[in-house]
Amino acid sequence: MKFTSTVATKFRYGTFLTIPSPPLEERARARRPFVSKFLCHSTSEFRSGWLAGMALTSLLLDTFTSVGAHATKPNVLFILADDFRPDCIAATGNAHIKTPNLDRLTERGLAFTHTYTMGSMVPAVCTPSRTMILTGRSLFHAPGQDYALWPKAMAAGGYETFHLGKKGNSFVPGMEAFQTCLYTTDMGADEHHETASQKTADRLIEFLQTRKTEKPFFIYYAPQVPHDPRIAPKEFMDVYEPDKIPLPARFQPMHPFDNGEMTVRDEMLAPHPRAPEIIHRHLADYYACITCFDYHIGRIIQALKDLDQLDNTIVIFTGDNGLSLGDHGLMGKQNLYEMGGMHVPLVIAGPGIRHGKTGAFVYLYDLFPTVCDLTRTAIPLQVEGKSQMPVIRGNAPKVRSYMFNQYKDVQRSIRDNRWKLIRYPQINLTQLFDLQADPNELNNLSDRPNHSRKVNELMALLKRAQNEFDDPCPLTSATPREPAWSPEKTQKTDSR
Ligand SMILES: [Ca+2]
Repeated sequence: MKFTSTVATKFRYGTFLTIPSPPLEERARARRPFVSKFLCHSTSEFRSGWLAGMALTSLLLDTFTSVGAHATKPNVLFILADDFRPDCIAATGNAHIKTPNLDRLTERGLAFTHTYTMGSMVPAVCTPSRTMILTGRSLFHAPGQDYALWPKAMAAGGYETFHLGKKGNSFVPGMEAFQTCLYTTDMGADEHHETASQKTADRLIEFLQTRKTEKPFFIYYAPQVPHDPRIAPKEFMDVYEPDKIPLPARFQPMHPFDNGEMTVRDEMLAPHPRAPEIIHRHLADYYACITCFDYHIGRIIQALKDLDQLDNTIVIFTGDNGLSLGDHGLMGKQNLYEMGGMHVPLVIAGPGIRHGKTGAFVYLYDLFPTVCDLTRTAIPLQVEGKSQMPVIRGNAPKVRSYMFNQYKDVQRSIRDNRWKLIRYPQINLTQLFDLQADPNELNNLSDRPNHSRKVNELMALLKRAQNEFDDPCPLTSATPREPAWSPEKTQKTDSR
């Protein structure tokens, strides 16, 4: 049997309908003023000095000469999981999942607990996420007419660049800008999803063992795991007994209203209302795929150790987007809850990285300039992300004061360290959560009179964020849709 997504889903969970992801819609184009692609920011140390003129040129030359053909620049291994929830590394507080290798990485690195992909204007959240990562640009500017590419910037900084990952729902110009670009389809890892972690890790280890150059490497490793179909080899599937994995505190059989994306492909991976036994099964399968991926990440890290390269390698682990898996009655990534579509894990470990945990807000598109700073590589001017170097160095608690997220024209959210507002513009519905008292986002306070000032304050901040990021979405509808929703309503809609 060929394990396409649809077949595999039916195979494991019954005979309900799955719908393929729709094709990518064209995103809003950049409105950023033209910037010459030949102009670059200098690194943070030299950013002002570069513009100051020739006086520092000799200093720059001395600096780069001193690293001797970049010999002292660290390698970079960037691992991008596909659909990875932020609560699925054991070391960050999940007692039910087994991730020994990611735990070790977390224990020697810096964990960013508030990392997000900015948003998406299409159901395939992966696509804009990866476009933002590879261009360092925000959602409504990515990629834009004039953009820089992360692999090109790293190559200009003296790196050998290597990509290995899925091709679908990604940003092809960004991937093909790597000096070596391999796709999972090239190694049969798409047709046989259960072996994707092993086959891609094998190929990556082969690259590490056979490379000849003295240059440091920049590896972008992005296999399609733990994305559905969630199948791992039997020894990993056997690790988990579905009944022993508790339902999350956020579990609900049904989402309480129509969030604007109730019947997208991912939401149809389980029937409505959500049955606890099916959610248990989904969680067990998801955990098995993660444990398998973790095992092969461990092999890659061991290969680095064997090659005497680990101490000189910055390892970054993150994911392109989150996943609901039963939380709030949702299954997919097309929502803005904390355990939903946009929130992802992030761990950075390696030379110069302090150990610890930070709640500083990070967008995934901040990683491009952050890694440039960590590797003394010039940041192209088109990059909009903010380097997290001040947080990594411990010089500042944060470089962003709020987190703003979007999903199509149906959801917007804004949050600070305590409060979060989600606005559903097409039904004129607002949720307000006190994340300190209610981290699971179960108690909507927006209609409480004593919180009206907070709602107004966050709505004003949301509008300011929209202006800052060129988000044109209206926040109110003159002709709102009916917020009530039921599976029966969907069936009627589908049958038309
Ligand atoms: Ca994804």
